[in-house]
Amino acid sequence: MPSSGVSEDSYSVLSCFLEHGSQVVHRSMGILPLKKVTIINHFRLLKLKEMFNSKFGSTPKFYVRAPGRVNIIGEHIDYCGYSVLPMAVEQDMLIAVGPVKTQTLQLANTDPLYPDFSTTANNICIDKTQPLWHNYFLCGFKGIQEHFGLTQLPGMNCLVDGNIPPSSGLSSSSALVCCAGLVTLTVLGMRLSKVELAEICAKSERYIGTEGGGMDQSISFLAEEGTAKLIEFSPLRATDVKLPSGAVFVIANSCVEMNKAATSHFNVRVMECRLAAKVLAKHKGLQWDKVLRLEEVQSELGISLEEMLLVTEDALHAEPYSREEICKCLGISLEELRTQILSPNTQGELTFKLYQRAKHVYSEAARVLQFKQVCEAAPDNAVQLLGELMNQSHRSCRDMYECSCPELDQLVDICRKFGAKGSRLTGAGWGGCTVSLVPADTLSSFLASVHEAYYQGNMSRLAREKHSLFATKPGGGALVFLEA
Ligand code: ADP
Ligand code: NG1
Repeated sequence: MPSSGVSEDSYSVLSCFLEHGSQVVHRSMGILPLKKVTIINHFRLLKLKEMFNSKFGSTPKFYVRAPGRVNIIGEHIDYCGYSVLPMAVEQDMLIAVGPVKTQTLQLANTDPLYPDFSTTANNICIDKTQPLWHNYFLCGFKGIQEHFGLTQLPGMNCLVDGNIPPSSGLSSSSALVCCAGLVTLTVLGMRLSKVELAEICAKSERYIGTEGGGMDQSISFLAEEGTAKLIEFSPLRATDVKLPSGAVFVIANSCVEMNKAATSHFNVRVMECRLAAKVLAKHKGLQWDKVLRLEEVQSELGISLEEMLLVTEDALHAEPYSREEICKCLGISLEELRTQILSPNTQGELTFKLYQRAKHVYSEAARVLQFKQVCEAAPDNAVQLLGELMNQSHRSCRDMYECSCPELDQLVDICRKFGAKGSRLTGAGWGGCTVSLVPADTLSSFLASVHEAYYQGNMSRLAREKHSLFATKPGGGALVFLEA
């Protein structure tokens, strides 16, 4: 094993696989950094190794980490085909792996909240009715298995250690799926590009039952330290977005958890957007039955986002649509609506808000592009302009998309009151975190004031506050490494 340059509080990761003869990952694919990176805390790694040893009676052969993310702007629009602007956070999913000769997949977790799980690697069943933690691992595992059309998969022992707050909009679930996908690829000794991995993991996370877009998996693989990314879809690509100097992004957790797969909130929104896209397409005389995403309507019509907002106002009404009205609009039966358009967990929905959801999506897609333009032009008042876009985004999420909650609204107000130039919910919402843009020279007073106003005085929030309120900067993407 090569030496790694261990220091007090960090572990230096080397691109060991390249030098040590594995064909698993290839230099040109960039899965491994060629320079030393210091992202994994040394003590965390030591603890993980010790626990792996006592659990499985051997030492890990390699480790994989995949980061969570914070979405700066562009909420609930990736699954509509629109670009988003996230960055990776330093919190991640870390897995210690030991391949075995049998076909048994054994999963354990450093957090006792997540019980051990074991299955035969050739018979993967993902239970959508109960999103238990191991199912997220199985999504990544199955995604790789299916991509290569494999029936025989090797077994392995895995110990998972995650520090992304779960169900809080920082993508703990996708980090786990991506980490599992990269673990499986590495064990198999196969090659894939980061883009391919992101696409496979985005698709395979849907086995859990949520109809998400590809933002989380894309940034988990494509992130690079020091830069946020504009993520565009079809084809998937990531472009650097240089964030303004003189301001920092601060994450604050409302301490309200919302599990996407255990509720139908998320899928209902995806279906409302899908229905809005179909009704808009029909209204404009397009072939509506093939249309799934709001972006497709825009590109078919060849008009701007601003024009799409006018089309929305013209074609849709603000009152909720009943199932019957949608069927009448599209000329389909209730049965066809249920089985051919809706997801299993939204088939019981009686009404759908199409106007509000489409208005949010087209306006939010425009805000993402404006945000990127301001970052590129970097005018003197960039922080002010970016903050205003973030505030508009929150208002739209709250009022048009209805994915906020009282605690998130309160937290956003507090952050603005104490000096954030912009503040908004981040991730799926209905709980979870806010992201705020704060002038760097006021950071410490901002943190102290938010602490006092939101966390102090509330025992359960206070207990979690250490990991709930922090400044963050763009981190690096998923990687595989060996221990020195
Ligand atoms: P998020 O917005 O963080 O992706 P979800 O509600 O979609 O939230 O997914 C959260 C789920 O991910 C948890 O309920 C758990 O099953 C899984 N998860 C999160 N963190 C861990 C962890 N450290 N170990 C195992 N599973 C985890
Ligand atoms: P989080 O915040 O990780 O639950 C979800 C979706 C994203 C995106 C955002 C909202 C998944 C895996 N993630 O993210 O694709 O739609 O909500 O912008 O479904």
